[in-house]
Amino acid sequence: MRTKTITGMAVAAAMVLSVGAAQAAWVQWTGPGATGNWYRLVEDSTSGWTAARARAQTEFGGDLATITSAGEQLFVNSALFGGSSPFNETLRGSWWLGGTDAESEGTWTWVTGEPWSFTNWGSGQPDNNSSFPFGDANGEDYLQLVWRPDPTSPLPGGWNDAREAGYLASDPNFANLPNLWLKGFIVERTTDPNPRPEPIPAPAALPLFAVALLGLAAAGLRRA
Ligand SMILES: [Ca+2]
Ligand SMILES: [Ca+2]
Ligand SMILES: [Ca+2]
Repeated sequence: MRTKTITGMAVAAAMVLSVGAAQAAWVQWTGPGATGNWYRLVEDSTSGWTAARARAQTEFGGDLATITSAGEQLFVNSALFGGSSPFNETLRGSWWLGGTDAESEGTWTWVTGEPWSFTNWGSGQPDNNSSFPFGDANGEDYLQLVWRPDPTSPLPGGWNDAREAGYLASDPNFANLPNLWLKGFIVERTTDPNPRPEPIPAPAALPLFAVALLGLAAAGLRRA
């Protein structure tokens, strides 16, 4: 009986932690004109566009995000990046989106097949840069959102076409260009992510909350 109570409380604590972690990361877009889809940032400063897309699909059950309206851009800006004021410096840099013109230069498409109509290009973009060190010899074919305090685009979070690998902060060529440093990718999925929560942290990493809850259970047992 006592053992059952403690086990039950431990399971409950683990469930709260697991669901809480997922809810903290994923945000659903609801309201007039909304997709109803779920979105999140994933910090990953090394994955190129292709690897980031694979992670979005296999680890996060969605795809790289598509931004097909001003409303969706504004939602991403506020819900994922916290808006422009105050600017969140820890999120400064470039984030992969699900757009590419790799199949046909200059013809941009979304990975979902949605129509390409709304755009939020930064000044001078897309430029299909093919010169060292920014560009690729074959030009730039992969879409990223650049989160910076001084956007040059119609709305904050302006877009840039980039080379497949992105601009790594560790590359000395980009040492003074933090606006371009690869920060990660943005995932969008159509279904509620909560039924498949993220892995429960290892016991050593359990937040104090869970430790305290287990301690209370133990204390209760001692009193009983
Ligand atoms: Ca979308
Ligand atoms: Ca291109
Ligand atoms: Ca570019």
